[in-house]
Amino acid sequence: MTASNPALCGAIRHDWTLPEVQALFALPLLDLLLHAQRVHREHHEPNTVQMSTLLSIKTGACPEDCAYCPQSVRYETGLEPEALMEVAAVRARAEQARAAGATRFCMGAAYRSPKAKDLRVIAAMIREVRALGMETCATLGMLTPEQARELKDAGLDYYNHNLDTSPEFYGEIITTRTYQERLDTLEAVRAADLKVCCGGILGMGESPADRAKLLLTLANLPEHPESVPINQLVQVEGTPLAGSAPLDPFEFIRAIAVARLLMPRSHVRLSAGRTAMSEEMQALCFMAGANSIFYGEKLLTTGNPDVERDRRLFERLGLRAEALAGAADAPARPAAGGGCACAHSHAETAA
Ligand code: SAM
Ligand code: DTB
Ligand code: SF4
Repeated sequence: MTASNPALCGAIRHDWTLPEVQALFALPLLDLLLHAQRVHREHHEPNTVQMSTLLSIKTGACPEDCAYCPQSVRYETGLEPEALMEVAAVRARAEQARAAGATRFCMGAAYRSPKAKDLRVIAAMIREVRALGMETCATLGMLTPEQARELKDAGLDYYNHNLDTSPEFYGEIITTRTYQERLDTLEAVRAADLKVCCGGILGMGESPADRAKLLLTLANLPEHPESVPINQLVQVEGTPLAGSAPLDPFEFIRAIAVARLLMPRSHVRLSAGRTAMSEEMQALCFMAGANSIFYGEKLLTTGNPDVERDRRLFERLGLRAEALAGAADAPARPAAGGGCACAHSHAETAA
């Protein structure tokens, strides 16, 4: 493949084919990294990483059977369930995250779908976090179009709802809801004019074709998710996926690079699993086009690198935190489509 290949030139497309995606995965690693970093720089400020902090606002006792998840009521993981938090306590945690340097606060709840009375409390949390000047994100399970609008009205910026894996492998991981139900929620979220955060988990025993199909499904959504979290499975004792064969780190890095090429404008988040990754591996993920992380010592129920460690890593790599769009110190975004030497039309890229 050369730079005249349309798959490598950073155009915004929604008609990717499986052979195209598989051909990207099959590139020599260093070629793939080079193309991904070039496309990354056409659309994003280099050396800049968006920082989100997670908080589990309602923990455990979830009726779903997601085979990776410590919060499912079906598995003995030793997790202590916790009811929905108080609004003031959530606000205090958001203040701490802001003081540490996060710009987005993501509230996660172990629900199949939220109840009306809980959604009213969560709407109050969103208002409080918004009032701190942070971006807000929530992940609460399946939503109806009305619920998505209620969250939008409260000031929610992003909704996280992952496809997790390929349509074909999904049934091996979750039996209590369908892939189509995930897609329906994503449609409701879009219809409410919320930004979409949607990605998946690698290392669950899926095949290389499943990884390609997950990214293909994300890239061929009517609009690319603004945020694409790529999680490496965090293996939790007691879940059915504990003891899965670990994924070759280079396959994970390849998936980040392919996500970058398929969805050039999206933020690709190097998400769960960083505590099990070397810092050299994380550096290669940033080279591959990852430009967002979860920041803070905890994800939802499991660990994440501590703030000091991430600060040192950023310093050693010359990375800096991305400022909020509109903030006084936010740099102008690079002009889309510039710098690509290929012959492919960039009409859509500039849209
Ligand atoms: N219950 C809601 C749902 O499933 O949409 C929201 C919370 S759920 C914990 C959010 C996402 O976290 C899941 O979709 C999954 O992608 C990710 N996740 C959960 N457990 C994980 C694990 N052990 N390793 C990696 N990612 C995980
Ligand atoms: C996402 O893609 N990853 C985050 C967030 N969205 C909600 C969750 C990761 C959870 C890892 C396991 C845990 O800490 O419970
Ligand atoms: Fe429940 Fe979400 Fe965990 Fe699935 S991933 S068991 S829906 S909290």
